[in-house]
Amino acid sequence: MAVRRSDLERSDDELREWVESIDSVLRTEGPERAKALFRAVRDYLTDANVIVEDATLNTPYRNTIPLEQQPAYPGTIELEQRIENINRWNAMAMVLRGYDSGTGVGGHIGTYASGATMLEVGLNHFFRNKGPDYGGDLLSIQAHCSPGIYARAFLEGRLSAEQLQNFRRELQPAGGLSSYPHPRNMPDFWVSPCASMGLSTPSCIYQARFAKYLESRGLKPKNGGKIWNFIGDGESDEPEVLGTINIAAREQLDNLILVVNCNLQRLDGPVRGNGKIIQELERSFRGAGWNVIKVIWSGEWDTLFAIDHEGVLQARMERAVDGDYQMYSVSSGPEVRAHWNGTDVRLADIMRHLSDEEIRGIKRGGHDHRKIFAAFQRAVESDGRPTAILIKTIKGYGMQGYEGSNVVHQKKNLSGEERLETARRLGIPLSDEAVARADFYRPAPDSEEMRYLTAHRTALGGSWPQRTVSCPPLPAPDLTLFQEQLAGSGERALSTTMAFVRMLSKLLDHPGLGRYVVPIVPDEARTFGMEALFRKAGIYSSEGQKYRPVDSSTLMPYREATDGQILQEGICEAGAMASFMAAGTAYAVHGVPTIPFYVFYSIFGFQRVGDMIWSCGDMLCRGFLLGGTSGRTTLNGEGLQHQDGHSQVIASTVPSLLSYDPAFSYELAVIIREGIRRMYELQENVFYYITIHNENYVMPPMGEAPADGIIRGMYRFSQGQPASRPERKAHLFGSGAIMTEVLRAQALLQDLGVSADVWSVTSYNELCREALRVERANLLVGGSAKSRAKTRPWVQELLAKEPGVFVAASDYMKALPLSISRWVPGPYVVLGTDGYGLSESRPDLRTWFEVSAEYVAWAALAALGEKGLASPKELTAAALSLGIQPGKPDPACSGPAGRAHCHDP
Ligand SMILES: Cc1ncc(C[n+]2csc(CCOP(=O)(O)OP(=O)(O)O)c2C)c(N)n1
Ligand SMILES: [Mg+2]
Repeated sequence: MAVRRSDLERSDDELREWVESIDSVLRTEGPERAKALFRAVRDYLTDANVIVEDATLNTPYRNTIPLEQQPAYPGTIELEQRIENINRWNAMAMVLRGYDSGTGVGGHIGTYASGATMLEVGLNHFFRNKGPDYGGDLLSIQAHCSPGIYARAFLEGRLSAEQLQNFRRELQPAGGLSSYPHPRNMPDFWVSPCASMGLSTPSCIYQARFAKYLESRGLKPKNGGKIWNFIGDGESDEPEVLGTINIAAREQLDNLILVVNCNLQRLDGPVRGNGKIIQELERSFRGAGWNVIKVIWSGEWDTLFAIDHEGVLQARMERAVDGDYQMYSVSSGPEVRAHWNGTDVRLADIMRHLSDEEIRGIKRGGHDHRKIFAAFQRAVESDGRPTAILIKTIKGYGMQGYEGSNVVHQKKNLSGEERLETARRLGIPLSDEAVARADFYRPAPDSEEMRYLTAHRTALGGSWPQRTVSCPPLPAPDLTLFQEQLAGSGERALSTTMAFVRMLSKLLDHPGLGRYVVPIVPDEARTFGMEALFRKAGIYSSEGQKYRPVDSSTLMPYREATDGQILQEGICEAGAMASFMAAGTAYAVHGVPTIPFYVFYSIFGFQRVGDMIWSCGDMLCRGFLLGGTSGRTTLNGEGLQHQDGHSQVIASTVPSLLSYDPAFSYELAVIIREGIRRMYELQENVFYYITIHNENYVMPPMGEAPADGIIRGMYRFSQGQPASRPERKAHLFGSGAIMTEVLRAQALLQDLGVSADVWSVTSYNELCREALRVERANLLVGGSAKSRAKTRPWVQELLAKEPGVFVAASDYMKALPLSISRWVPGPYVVLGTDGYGLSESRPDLRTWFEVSAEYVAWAALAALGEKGLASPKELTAAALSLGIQPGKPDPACSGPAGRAHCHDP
């Protein structure tokens, strides 16, 4: 039961005595003593097993910073409001002009309208760019606010009216603007992508953590830099948001400020009609150990609070739910008064101080510069904790007739009168015709507004946003650094994962590169045999290691250190991906060329955090993603949830991601070395996905294998022994761990009188992409082959003169090898692992999925049979000896026990 001053008169004597006592302590001895007494009573109860669950998580529904603690405002509000109004108009005009053009490109008005004041307060007084003495603030805004940011850049003369006119029309000759913040398409402007919903929070949290990591390791000076993350209240429902806030408090990220624009609405309607989103978020953040600052009411309310001696106003605010507040934003003054007061005469008395018009016009805190400034100021001064600022606003603020309405998110047009009314209210001095056309407005360069705006941004280090990259290139190591991998493993069987870990260790020791290497693992280091790195490189911990690890006396202790190099993210793929993104973009954010190697269970990459990988592409991220334990049949035993036979297929959908499935350690060495060369020496904005396996086999030496072929995606690994009938020729494509099956198939075929060459396909995706690029270029040139610069895709070039039949076997879906089928010159059979995985041993899995050596050999022989090069009798005998069963269930359609889910007509 919440007791308020208003209830005291009616409460029982005992209760009143208690409250009066604490009140007297508060007045005479101050808040610290009152808090101490309260805690003592609470602890006493806790000792008696009486838990006061909600004792401190929620504070009353009012501004956290009371009037008496509000700092003086350091700017001219009237001028700032004028600038903001111009931005509001221009942001709205961008969307209206888009609407008028009939292109249907869309846009949002309501979100920026609700967040404009907080962004302007930040831009005029807080958001500082990188400079010689300051690390620079990193901002992530609500993606749908972008029109407001473009409008400001227009005022500053950074964007032209044509560009604004071409909002959401990036292909227009005069230049256009992307809908949301997209560094990839606007690399000099936007720094971080901010979307899709929910991703910016983990991204910012781990950016803040990574900045501390760089400082701790001496790679960045301790010269500050805040991470500001603006999100919507609806957006806070995305699990990535609340799911990653604990680490921010644990890591004491006082460089992180999360601002939630609580306009109480999302796209369809209220965020929490029946409750209060601000109170709910306060509990979550406070419970997680954050500072929480609530900005609920504007200054006008302070005068009412001053006369609310009995707390009746406060009590009423507590009672109202967000659905009520939304109703008020679309109701008239008398309606609001009637509903608000109800039958409470004391409340009516207080509210009598305002006219109906004033009641209608009374603002929420998010539209009051002073309240926002106070909150931001307190947040930047925070020491030892991240801060969440919950700011109450009205969605579509200033959009006459639509403020707070359920349709405001989708509102893309205003009628002629509405435009005029809005422009006049915002004080835009354009003619009626210009307003009707939604012309943009920019005051003269020497106007008061422009001088104010420029002076403030200059003081804060220049315009925001701007993405400037100043990072030294890193020369790629000589390939001989990986001599061990190039030489092969001799008699010893090992996996590509083991080879990778050894390479990582070499890189960590490299004099030029070592310090930039950032190994990232989500609680799977032991799975990949990386535990030896714990001692060598240490696990980063802002607190060091306060305990003696249980394995301290062993050779591989669990070592945490403030200068630890490994990011151990626990079981949080979203967090680990966010760390990858922070480390992979540090070249742009901090000018530090860190090289992330994120190693994970390959199935928990794309299908778990695919949107974040896409976002990495947007943010021009660099680095290596390593899909460990990959392959549907190579990861034996684990079963359906773990066996990945499709990540390579999804990888092909990310345009700036190069993906490889190498079979041998020297291939891995060549690919990683090339990746470092492209990303860190040439500074290309690409990143790599490499699948690695846990099957042990002998790694051959590189010998004459062509590095070029490895990088382009294919080369001939071994030539078959000539067969007595030369026309019985097969070409077997192998990749990843299935290469071992393909090599065994080569031997089986030889016994069957077929000469088989083995080709190692390190990347179907790269082969296919190159081929499509060549075909497209040819298509656009048209005409005869002679007129073309390059006539044939590389894979076609490679195979054109090869007679015989072709068989590809992959531990991935057939779609992967099928992707190059257009350029394979002969009959082409693809074997892959379509279907759900299942728990079995590796050999049985390979038989089940029909990618074993026997099936590979059979596929080649059957293809030769089609060409009349193997007799039916021979085929029958071979089927028997190879164990091929024509009646076997299709693994793509069913499990061993389940009913088939494929229905062919
Ligand atoms: C992952 C994802 N889901 C859904 C959307 C579609 N969407 C865009 S904005 C929006 C509502 C945003 O509401 P809120 O976060 O409260 O922001 P507001 O506009 O109210 O400030 C939705 C559902 C999206 N962009 N991304
Ligand atoms: Mg909202």
